[in-house]
Amino acid sequence: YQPAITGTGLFTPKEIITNDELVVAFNAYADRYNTENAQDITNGVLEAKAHSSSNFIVQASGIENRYVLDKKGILDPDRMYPRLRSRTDDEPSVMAEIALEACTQAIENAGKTPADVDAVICAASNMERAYPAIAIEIQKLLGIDGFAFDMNVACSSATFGIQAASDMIRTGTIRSAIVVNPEICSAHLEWRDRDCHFIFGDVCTAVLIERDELATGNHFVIKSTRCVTQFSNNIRNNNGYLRRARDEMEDRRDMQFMQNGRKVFKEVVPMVSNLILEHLKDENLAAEDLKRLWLHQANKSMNDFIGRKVLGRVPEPHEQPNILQDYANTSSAGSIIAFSKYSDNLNSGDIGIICSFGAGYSVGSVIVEYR
Ligand code: CO8
Repeated sequence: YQPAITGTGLFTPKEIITNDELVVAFNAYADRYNTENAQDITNGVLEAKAHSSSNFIVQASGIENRYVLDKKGILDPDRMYPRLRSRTDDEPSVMAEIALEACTQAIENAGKTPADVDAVICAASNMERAYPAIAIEIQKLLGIDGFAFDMNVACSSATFGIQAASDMIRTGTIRSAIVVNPEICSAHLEWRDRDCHFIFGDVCTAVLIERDELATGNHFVIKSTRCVTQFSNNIRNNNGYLRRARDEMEDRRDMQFMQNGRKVFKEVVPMVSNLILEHLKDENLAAEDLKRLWLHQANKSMNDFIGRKVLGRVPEPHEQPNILQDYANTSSAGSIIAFSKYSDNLNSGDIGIICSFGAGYSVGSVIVEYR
């Protein structure tokens, strides 16, 4: 069977934080920190915290805004992380709740009902809990028969999830699957670190993948998928279940997102452009055949670089849509937001590529054909 993306869904939180709002909160926090630690800073025991700036953020990343689940907690200089209400075990988890909205949209968008779906893959860079799987909770909330499981490949979770679902459809194991990416990055980001406080936002995306013969409207046939990983410590967090057992670890900074952004930039760009070019070649396609690139949304210059390397020229904005300015980096959801918002004005037979990249390192590439 030939797999196809027949529907997409996007949950966007109601609250938005602009760069200016973010910088005001960060600078207030930094000033307080410097005042409270003035003695140690003067004595050279601690380093003073420098101010952040909106100009730097836009220049370095292309990010202008980010959507979040709780703005107030993040912008409170005495707190600097979101406040999310605790829930009883009988209530939906936060991830399942936002996933429900994105999945419902994707199923409706494809003109289908939950009875048409055989599997749920919750593919995201962080899980709210280890078990029971968030995917199984989403399956229950949607009323889907069949099976569900979680998977985590950081920023590449969505494309790796699409590959897993496509392979199961190709072999006839299932008729269809929802791949859903609830990313609550705000709860995992260190908002007190000016090097990364601007990078992430919250969102949830979903795609319905079915046998193409089941599609009832326009859809994207998944021609081929390709995944590659290469171990790197340059993007890392240590929030594993062993963390509490390590008595010598006092500083909890390592439990949040940490990266060496410069190295990531330098090492990941060639990995991505090479994978895309090789993937196209293996499918007997040329760069000129690509009508659209829906790239991972981490950094605008990174995407500009990759687009230029792949196409051999500067891509037109409509050929390589960025949503980074509005959503920031939303980990695995970024390329799928771009795909779900900018899939119009294509003709039957047009080829496009969805490509994610990030921690691991991991890169996932999905070649699609519009029908
Ligand atoms: N305001 C003002 N100045 C600043 C700020 C700031 N906010 N931050 C840093 N500076 C200063 C630095 O201190 C430095 O000063 P100096 O030159 O004096 O040392 C100067 O500005 C330049 O800093 P950088 O070298 O860090 O700046 P870059 O130009 O490299 O830009 C970026 C930083 C934007 C981070 C850039 O390197 C980048 O985007 N790299 C790619 C990163 C990337 O793609 N990462 C992928 C991560 S996503 C992922 O894999 C998913 C993980 C799982 C999700 C986690 C959810 C939370």
